[in-house]
Amino acid sequence: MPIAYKNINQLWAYVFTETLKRLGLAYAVICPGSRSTPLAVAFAQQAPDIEGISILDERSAAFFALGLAKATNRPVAIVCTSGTAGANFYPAVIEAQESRVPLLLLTADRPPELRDCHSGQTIDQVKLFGSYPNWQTELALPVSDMGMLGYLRQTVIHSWYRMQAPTPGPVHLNIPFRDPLAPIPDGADLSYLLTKFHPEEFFAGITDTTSLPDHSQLSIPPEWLKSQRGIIIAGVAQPQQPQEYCRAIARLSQTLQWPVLAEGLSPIRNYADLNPYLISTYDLILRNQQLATRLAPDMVIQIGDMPTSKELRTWIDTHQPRRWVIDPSDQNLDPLHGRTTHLRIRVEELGCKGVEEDKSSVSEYLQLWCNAETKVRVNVDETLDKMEDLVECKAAWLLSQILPPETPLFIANSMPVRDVEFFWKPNNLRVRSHFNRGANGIDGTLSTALGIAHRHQSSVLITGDLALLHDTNGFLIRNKFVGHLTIILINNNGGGIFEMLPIAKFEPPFEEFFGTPQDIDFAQLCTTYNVQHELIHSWVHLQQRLNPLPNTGIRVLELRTNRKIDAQWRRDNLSNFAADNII
Ligand code: TPP
Repeated sequence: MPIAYKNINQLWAYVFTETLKRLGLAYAVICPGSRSTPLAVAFAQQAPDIEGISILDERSAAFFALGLAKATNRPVAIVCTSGTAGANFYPAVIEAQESRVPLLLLTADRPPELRDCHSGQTIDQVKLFGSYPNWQTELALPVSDMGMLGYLRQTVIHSWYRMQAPTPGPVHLNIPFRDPLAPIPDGADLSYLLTKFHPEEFFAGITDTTSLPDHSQLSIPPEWLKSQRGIIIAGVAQPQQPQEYCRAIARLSQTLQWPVLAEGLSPIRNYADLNPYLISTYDLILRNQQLATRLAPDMVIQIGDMPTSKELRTWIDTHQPRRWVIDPSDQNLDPLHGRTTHLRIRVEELGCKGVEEDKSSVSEYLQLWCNAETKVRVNVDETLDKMEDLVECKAAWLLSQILPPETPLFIANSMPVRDVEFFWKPNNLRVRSHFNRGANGIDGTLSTALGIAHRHQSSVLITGDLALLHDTNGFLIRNKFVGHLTIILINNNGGGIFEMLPIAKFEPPFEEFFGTPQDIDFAQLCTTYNVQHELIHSWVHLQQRLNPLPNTGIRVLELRTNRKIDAQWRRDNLSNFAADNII
């Protein structure tokens, strides 16, 4: 039905949102405020093609949008009013840039004549996010002119492209509006413009033309084939097609006969059947100095970001192998500053054609890796299997075996992400892991997980207590949230990660400034937000609650642990899984 436009703001905002709709935008997260009224109204009119989701706290809202964009692999828009509102997007903008997630940040603003004159709720919003956006600009004020509507359409199309290419990331548009903001007449006559504005003609042919460059099967550099001590490191990665990605790495590994050291946050660990030379315990193996020396590589292919493991990084740094990074982004992915060549392609584009797989014999080097993996894996599994106490690291190990297939899992920063790297057991469950490893913040954890779970299959978040408390405003979305999220809360009353640092021996000030116990009663907190809560007493109890998962609602399963005991357990055990006599 044609809309009876009452003012130019309304038509302008319609052109804006309609262009986005035609490009394929499915979600707009909208924070309440007055200056953004034309955008909020226009997005509301685009339902059901674009779902408008109202969220109060801009910081949570931006992380929720980040989670949605991660889960759907598509851009998500987020709108706020003028003033400090947009500044609350900042941490999510940083994470979106660092972890390459397309987010469209739309900050409404007052017009130029109302800036720098104390007109209220007006700050300098131009380039608010510094150099983090892939692209940013301030739009012109709405003007009743066909040429300017064309400019608006073009700018939106360009924004869409820049969110996705050459590397996905955020785009910021600062959008000024003059009054009136509501769809009411402003005295100006739009009738002449409307005789020339024919939507079907105006929007004809708008489609998403973003596509990755075609490298049509680059072939393997001959140097790789000559190496006798090569390894592949499958780092932190969230590929759009995990199966295709895992197959490509398996193909490369089999062609070269090199082991694949797969980070816990790589899908490889959840597609174990595809990869015969999968090494999941490298961090534990490399704690054995003798083994670490025998396993020194001469060539390393790193796919995606470098894993978290400090042991792995130190080992590579010590041996200085020739290195290659395979990743399509334009970023520098070598924090170790090695002798590194960056192939800016997707690993799926790397052709192994014409190179014969040498199936006749497995090299001694590869055999050494595989034997170490088998033995350390048995040690880890036997130890954790018989552990009845609620020691934290068992949670990640257990989840890798009991989650329903293909469950989306958000892994919080701090110890959860490390426990996944140490203990996530290779499996064939196709679990879809998500994480905010761009900037490694503990902020926005709950909201990102809710964004991932929204209108998606039942999802799980594993988090520490401080990360959850940092973002309890995320619970405010509970009435709009569609789907299910189970939150596995490892409550060790403070930051367990700091117990692993030398500063833990300094008391004071350790507890007050590092451990930072918050002494929160999570059952009560959940009651406030009308969220289900259950205290978990045993590993069997946890297992019973996780398979099957409910279909709706938000639920907290709390495991009370003791961070001092946990740290002691790690000190006593991590180095012993690869004891001297294992090989
Ligand atoms: N602030 C932000 C936004 N991000 C951070 N990474 C930090 C501070 C520093 N930091 C890293 S881990 C951590 C803090 C404060 C403690 C996290 O504690 P918790 O979530 O309870 O997990 P645990 O360490 O117990 O596993």
